[in-house]
Amino acid sequence: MRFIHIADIHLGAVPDKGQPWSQKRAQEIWKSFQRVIREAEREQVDLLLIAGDLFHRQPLMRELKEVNYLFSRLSRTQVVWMAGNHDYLHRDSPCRNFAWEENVIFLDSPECESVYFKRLETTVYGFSYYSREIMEPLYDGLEPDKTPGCHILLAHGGDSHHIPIDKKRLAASGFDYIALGHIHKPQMLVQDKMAYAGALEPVDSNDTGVHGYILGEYADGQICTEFVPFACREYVQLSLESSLESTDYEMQERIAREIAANGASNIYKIDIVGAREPEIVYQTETYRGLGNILEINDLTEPGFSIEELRLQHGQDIIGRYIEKLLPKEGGEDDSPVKRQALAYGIAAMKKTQKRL
Ligand SMILES: [Mn+2]
Repeated sequence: MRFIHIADIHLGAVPDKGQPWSQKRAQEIWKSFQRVIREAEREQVDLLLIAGDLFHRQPLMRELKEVNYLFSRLSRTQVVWMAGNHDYLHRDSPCRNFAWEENVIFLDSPECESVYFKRLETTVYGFSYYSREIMEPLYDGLEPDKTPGCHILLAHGGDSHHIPIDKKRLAASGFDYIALGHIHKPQMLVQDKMAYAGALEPVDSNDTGVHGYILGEYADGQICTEFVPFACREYVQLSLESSLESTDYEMQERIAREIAANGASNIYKIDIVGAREPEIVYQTETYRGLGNILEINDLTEPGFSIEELRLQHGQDIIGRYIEKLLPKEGGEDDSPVKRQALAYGIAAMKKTQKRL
């Protein structure tokens, strides 16, 4: 029995509102969902497990119809899904009473229910959210029944406001696999046994890193899983070190190089840290054209010119310190790291001097 485990697709989300790529991201979230269904068909997996937050908010009827159509294209795969805290079953939700395709099981009860797939010798357990928050630890104490074969729990939450989970207890509860959703960062909590698939596509700028789905197989009583990177893009956090030698143009070029190296289609949050010459200004607003830059922060502190200081201090302790450690320009031991180390040393000495 082979399965794909996805979670937190957040159909209907519009990431980074106001940014030029925002609408495109909204479409990419839908596209990746369509792609993962095609992948399920291509791979001929037996189950597609969706561990909550398929929709970002209450879905529209037309959205349900589109999703149902995509599910209907699966010739072999059984879909099992549940509502999470974002798409919880509101009293007016069109999810209530929707006629799903035959190959779709919607675990729409507020209490744990199970569905047994005879051909697959597999039972899937789960329930849906009926409110935005659930504070009770509803997964604690759940156990699979005694039917033979594979037992999978679909679960959503794990923080204090969304069904707190005692992970040790859940891992020991007897399920062969616990397919988790809600936390957007993919993480294998217990190898081949309990995992957050993570958001299929990153939904907001805190969702840094790789995103995708989990491909699993159950054979001879053993689960085997693999994370498959699948998202169109990533949010990347960069931290660039500025030195007293850095200039605005040089920084621009470095950012352009970093973006090229890390993927031009990714979305960036950039901090410029370290020291800069007091008269150098990083015109960060003009950097935005260099790529998909969501945030750019100049966190540098104005530093001082080592050459100037050397002249100023002559033969006092700071002057002699500089003399001793300043690498010869272009010499063998000259490097940005050395110069930065020297600058830190001088800064420390100046601080001490002030205190004296
Ligand atoms: Mn959630």
